[in-house]
Amino acid sequence: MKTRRDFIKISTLAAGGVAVGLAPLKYLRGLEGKKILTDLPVGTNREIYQRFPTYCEVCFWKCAGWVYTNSDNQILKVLGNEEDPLCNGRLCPRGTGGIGMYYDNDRLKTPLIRVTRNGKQEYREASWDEALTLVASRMKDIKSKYGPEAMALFNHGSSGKFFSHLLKAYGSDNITAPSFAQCRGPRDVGFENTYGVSVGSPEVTDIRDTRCLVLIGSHIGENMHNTQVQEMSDAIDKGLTLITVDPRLSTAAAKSKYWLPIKPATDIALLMAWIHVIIEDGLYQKDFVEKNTIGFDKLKAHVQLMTPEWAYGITTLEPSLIRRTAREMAEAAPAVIVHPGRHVAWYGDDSQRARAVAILNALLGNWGARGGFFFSEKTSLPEFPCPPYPAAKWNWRNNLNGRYPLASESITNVIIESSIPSAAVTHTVKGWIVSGTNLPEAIPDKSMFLKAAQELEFIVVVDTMPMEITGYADVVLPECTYLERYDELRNSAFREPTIALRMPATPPKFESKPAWWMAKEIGERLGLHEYFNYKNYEEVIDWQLKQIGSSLAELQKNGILRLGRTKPLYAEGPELSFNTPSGKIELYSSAFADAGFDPIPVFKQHPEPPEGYYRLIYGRAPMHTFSRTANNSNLIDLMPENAIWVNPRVAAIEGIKTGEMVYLKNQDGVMSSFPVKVRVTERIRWDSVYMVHGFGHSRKELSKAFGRGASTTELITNVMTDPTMGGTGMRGNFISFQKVNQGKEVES
Ligand SMILES: Nc1nc2c(c(=O)[nH]1)N[C@H]1C(S)=C(S)[C@@H](COP(=O)(O)OP(=O)(O)OC[C@H]3O[C@@H](n4cnc5c(=O)[nH]c(N)nc54)[C@H](O)[C@@H]3O)O[C@H]1N2
Ligand SMILES: Nc1nc2c(c(=O)[nH]1)N[C@H]1C(S)=C(S)[C@@H](COP(=O)(O)OP(=O)(O)OC[C@H]3O[C@@H](n4cnc5c(=O)[nH]c(N)nc54)[C@H](O)[C@@H]3O)O[C@H]1N2
Ligand code: SF4
Ligand SMILES: [Mo]
Repeated sequence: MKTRRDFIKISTLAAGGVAVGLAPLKYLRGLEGKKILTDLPVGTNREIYQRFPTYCEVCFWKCAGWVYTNSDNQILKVLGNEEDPLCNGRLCPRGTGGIGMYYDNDRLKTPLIRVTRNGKQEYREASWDEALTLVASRMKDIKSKYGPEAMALFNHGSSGKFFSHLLKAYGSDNITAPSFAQCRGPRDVGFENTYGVSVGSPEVTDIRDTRCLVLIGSHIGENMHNTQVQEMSDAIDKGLTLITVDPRLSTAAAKSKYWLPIKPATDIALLMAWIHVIIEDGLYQKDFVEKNTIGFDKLKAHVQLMTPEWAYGITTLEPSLIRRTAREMAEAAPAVIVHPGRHVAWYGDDSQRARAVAILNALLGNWGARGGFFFSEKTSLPEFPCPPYPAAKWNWRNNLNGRYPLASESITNVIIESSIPSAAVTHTVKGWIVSGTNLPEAIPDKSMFLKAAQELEFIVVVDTMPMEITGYADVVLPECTYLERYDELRNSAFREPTIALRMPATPPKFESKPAWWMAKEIGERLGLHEYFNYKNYEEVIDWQLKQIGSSLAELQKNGILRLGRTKPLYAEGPELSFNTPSGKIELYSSAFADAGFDPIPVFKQHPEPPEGYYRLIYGRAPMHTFSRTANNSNLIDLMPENAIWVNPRVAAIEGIKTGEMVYLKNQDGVMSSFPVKVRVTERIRWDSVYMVHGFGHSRKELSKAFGRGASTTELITNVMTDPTMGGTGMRGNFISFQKVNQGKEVES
């Protein structure tokens, strides 16, 4: 499809740098004291010269680690910091393989500016000064024509901090990230409207000390959030009862005492049946419920007919299995966790499912209990002084027109929609800064993204790689990787407060630069000097650390600062207080009722796949993170592409075999750009097919990822939006198998 803003391929610029293959990668402990790394390829200078503290950027768990370099300034390895409670000295395979990002020769190397030559749009290399001056002048232009609010920021990851500061100083509050509406938003809204607070990141789940862990879709073990994986595996060794609800035999399901292979999209029925059993059989924590909740009688009446027999007809799960698992939870209570999940934007009623999870937990009395949900603690770290931000005159909320009243964070899809002028859009967004998020892969319904890209006056993209998003930019700014830069301090809330430092282990490769520098340079060109009143980011970090009695020098040496708790980890008495309208855990949510939503969750039927179609579900692989690692040679060695999991019954009907390549076509006629390998397995239900998200890249500049596997996002054209908070439910798409390519032009 042609757009006004043509999608441009970034030509691979001059090669440079040495690619160091690091096979085999291991789940390693710290190497302190050793001087030689033995598993590096012959020819590499293997002697450790120095180590530098970092925290990992391959996902958002932010494990603290050490980067080892040799005397040639080559990065040899990244290993976990033993002092870090988020990793206990061990990184996951992605964290260990993260240095593949640094060595990737496909990296963005210089700033690029979109130009038209002989009627054709293309990028040309530019100096930093030219690129940054252009960005500032286009931002000035938008400000004078439409006001500063017409600039929006899409961010994910560390660079977001700096561009958020820039945008707020400039006068806009249209700042957003996919981590809300595409990820944990429905969970947060569900918990906020039950407990008055959500479960945070890292989650406050006391997996270490739990006796029973219930995973509903959460596929810990494939979802590699480090502390959770470590604690779950230790707890299994200590006799944990693991109950996994998943239409697929996930890694966790395979280690579970009970696997409940639920029919997709029916989890609310299961949850309500569990609540029914726990109430009817008197298995709930009576004292806790009496002292800390409101709405119990209404809940009891509500679930009266929601028996396991009722749920059986919906979920296909045996009533006896539902009863037995409810009892297991109750027996372990309060050392039991029904995991709130993380990526929960599934079916558009996800905040209701999250409420059902929250209510079930409340009946088990585990809030503030050892082995349930602990109280995390975080240090308050003062911000570097600057003037107050100017007040923005409007933001994304002004375009809601009564929709999504319970959204507690900004909604990416609303800002994209606000970039397409229409009668429904009161205030139009005209320019975007995009940093650290590959929007065409992260946000479903790509047609909306493409329309916005056509309408916008200006797009600047900050990335490390020539990902799909960069092809829509007017200016591309190459960020150096996390191994080559300072970033904001990691200030984590967990069982104990910790602060971790990320510093460069080596100078940035090519012409790449850190985000803090780009934001400051743009800010200064916009006349916002007083918001960037420092020479470099070391100065900011040092100032912040000195406010809490430490210093940059101390963190450069130790990497991490453990601050010790000031408040108890668990509840001390039977009665707790909650930041809800009633001050109690709201089994019946007055906020949901006031906004016109079901105050207690109700199961509603979702559409089923038509004949010849199967529900597309997706998830993670231990060695990859979304679309960002698909070109990382260390991780490609471990998993080069995704496959489509197909039940043997389906394979027989469709006449497909393991290893065969097929195209996928969804209910709206959208065909995958590339074929994907079939994996026939009993580990998936017959009504669904499964793929790992993040593959099927359509940029040739990603020389290792291009055309490998299929993209889940391009097949997600039906979005079921959560009316409470705008989350984009992505699991209502159905695919059929196509053996022949029907001739589709490859786009990103
Ligand atoms: N290795 C790795 N780890 C990661 C990430 C990564 O990219 N790579 N990303 C991190 C991030 S940001 C997030 S948000 C988390 C996401 O990780 P989770 O929150 O654990 O992800 P889920 O959405 O629960 O999704 C996947 C599981 O849901 C199952 N499923 C699909 N449909 C249904 C259904 O209707 N009902 C039930 N009960 N199960 C269903 C799938 O079979 C699959 O096993 O992972 C984090 N950890
Ligand atoms: N179909 C489908 N869509 C999903 C999901 C899914 O499972 N399936 N998961 C959802 C979830 S849970 C989440 S959290 C989101 C994640 O959404 P995103 O975070 O947008 O995920 P990625 O696709 O990894 O895109 C990350 C981008 O950041 C760039 N990048 C990496 N490191 C840096 C850096 O240091 N600096 C800068 N400036 N850029 C960097 C990468 O090159 C890439 O372009 O996706 C959501 N969307
Ligand atoms: S869990 Fe893995 S990828 Fe995520 S921050 Fe930790 S080491 Fe990095
Ligand atoms: Mo996420």
